[in-house]
Amino acid sequence: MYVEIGKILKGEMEGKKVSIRGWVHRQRGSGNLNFIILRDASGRIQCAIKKEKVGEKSFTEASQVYIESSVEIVGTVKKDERAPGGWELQVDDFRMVSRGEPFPISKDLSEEFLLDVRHLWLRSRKLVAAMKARHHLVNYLREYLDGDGFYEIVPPVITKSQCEGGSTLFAMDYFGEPAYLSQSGQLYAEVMIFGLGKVYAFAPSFRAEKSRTIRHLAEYWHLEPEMAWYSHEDNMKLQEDMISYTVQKFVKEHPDLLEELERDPAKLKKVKAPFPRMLYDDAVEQVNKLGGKMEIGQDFGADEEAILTKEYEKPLFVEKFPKGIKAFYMREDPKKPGYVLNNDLLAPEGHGEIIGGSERIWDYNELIARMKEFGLDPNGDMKWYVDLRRYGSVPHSGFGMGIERLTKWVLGLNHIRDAIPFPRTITRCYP
Ligand code: NSS
Repeated sequence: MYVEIGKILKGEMEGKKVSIRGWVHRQRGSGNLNFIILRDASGRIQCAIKKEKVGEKSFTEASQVYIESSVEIVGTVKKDERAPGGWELQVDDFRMVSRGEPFPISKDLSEEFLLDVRHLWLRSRKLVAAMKARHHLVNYLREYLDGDGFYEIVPPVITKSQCEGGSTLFAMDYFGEPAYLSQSGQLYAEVMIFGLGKVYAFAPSFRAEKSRTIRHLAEYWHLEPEMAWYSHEDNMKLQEDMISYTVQKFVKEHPDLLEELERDPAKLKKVKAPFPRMLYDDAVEQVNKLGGKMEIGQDFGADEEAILTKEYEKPLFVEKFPKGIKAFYMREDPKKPGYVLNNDLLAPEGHGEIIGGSERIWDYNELIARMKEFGLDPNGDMKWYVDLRRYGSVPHSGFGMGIERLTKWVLGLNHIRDAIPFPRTITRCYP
């Protein structure tokens, strides 16, 4: 029976004879003794191979492995303080599964090269830890929302409706008709609340982002809750509770991954609701006070967000933006004409925006007027969306969070591309 290496490292197999299988992480040897560090998905362990034990043929094979050759090993588990991880396998039997060819990733670790061999670099310690972490973060977000009575729904990826403005749409030919890859599942999530109350979409979104930045992808995974009867205030409360739950559970359950990624857990332990809040107007003033340069009516860029969040250890809400710089569907604040009931949530340490959300326009006439202001045809491809305001409309709110933005911040990654296995950016669609 094969055991996972992680199980041995937990100390559950001392003195036992076990079979393991995996990939060669490192190999060194001399004369009659060879050391292979073998890894599988759960960990890595040193294996000591003696010629007298395994025989001439296996010993020679073991000394000829490449990095990433796949092998099976049978051996006895021994405690050994000198071995990395504290455990060693004293090998009785060695079998090559696939020796393969010399692994191409050895010396050249330039960014572009590693992206060219992404399909192989995804076996690296850093990316393995990041992919595990991403999985857990998504799980905890789902766990939170499911526990709060949400239904997961699936929005279409191909659509004729633009949600976030024309400039970042990927156009496609849909059987001779123009269509787009979805920028957001929001408009469809809004449909679903009439039957299901509270829903979330978790699906890829596509943005033809023309710029090269450390936080923009052309294809990213978008978590989009949408809730009937929720006000702007309820919406922000949900965001902070969901983020607190997810981050706290992650820190508690996965100190090993944080250590592997050299991320200080103390910083994340402070991420507990409530989060600080700032009005858009005050945020602009604050940016200018702290050395930035901005006017009312401009949106925050990466630099401004870094300035704003510098003083905070928790994510910062910025709320109530001027309506002209935000999407057409956001409800105007009845108490502050010209401004909408929306929020961005900015992660600290320079990571910046991870969430955009708002209360939606739910009054028919208000929506028609706003669509016209934005040059959108209420009788065109978005007629169905307008219909929602004609049959039993209710106040509602929702938000969208980029999973890779969240992962980048929680793990303290330098670049968003390491939060997704196969990043799509303006210059890259391979592998
Ligand atoms: O454009 S957003 O601010 N808002 C929406 O799409 C709404 N329709 C969401 C909603 O209310 N249901 O994008 C939301 C989030 C944003 O805060 C980022 O976290 C992420 O989506 N986002 C991105 N992540 C990675 N790459 C790119 N290019 C990107 N654009 C947005």
